[in-house]
Amino acid sequence: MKIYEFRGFPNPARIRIALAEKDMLDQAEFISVNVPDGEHQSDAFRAKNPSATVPMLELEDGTCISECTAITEYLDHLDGSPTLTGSTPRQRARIHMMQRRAEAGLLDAVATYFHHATPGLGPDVEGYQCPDWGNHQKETALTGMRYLDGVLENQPWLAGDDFSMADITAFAGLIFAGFAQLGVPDSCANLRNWQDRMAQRPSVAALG
Ligand SMILES: N[C@@H](CCC(=O)N[C@@H](CS)C(=O)NCC(=O)O)C(=O)O
Repeated sequence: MKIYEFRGFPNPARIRIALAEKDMLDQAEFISVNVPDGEHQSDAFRAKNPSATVPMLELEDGTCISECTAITEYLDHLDGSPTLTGSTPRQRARIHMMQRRAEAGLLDAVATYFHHATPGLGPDVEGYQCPDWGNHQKETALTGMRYLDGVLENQPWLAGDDFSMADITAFAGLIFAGFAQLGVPDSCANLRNWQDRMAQRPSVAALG
């Protein structure tokens, strides 16, 4: 399988972490798409992924799959051990719910702040920018951090006792927050502790 990505960027990191957690890194061929240079906006890449985003998975039969959640589902169905998306109906539903909360309430909110209220990737790549919307999403992201901090008060991982795709999404949100120079509030001790534990996982350390 081919993974189109730009190394070091937060969403591609989600798939590198997922592959490493599942011990499948050596099954992927990584193809660099230079996002800061706008390569993801080329006609050739859009033909594969109309969303013009990385990461994207391309299968041997030419099937192209974007969205980290979809790619992670695919990987989990190839090899369910360990599972990142859950096995039982209860686990799967909780992971899906917490993944979406981490994505909408943190990762996507930080991305919107970065692209709309900061110079982002620069004038050649950024199109329409709405600073008011970006700053509003910064507040959403901070609220999201406080929410996740509360979740981690009583459990080790975001969807319960087991590490999951929800943790990967939230960690990518904090990588992006670092890009955007948006720190985790000092009051979020549980989230900071969880971030430290995440950083110690071999899958995260392997990001380099
Ligand atoms: N929801 C998408 C987000 C992908 C995404 O936004 N990736 C960023 C890189 S971290 C990107 O390609 N940005 C290019 C752009 O926004 O123009 C996913 O889960 O894959």
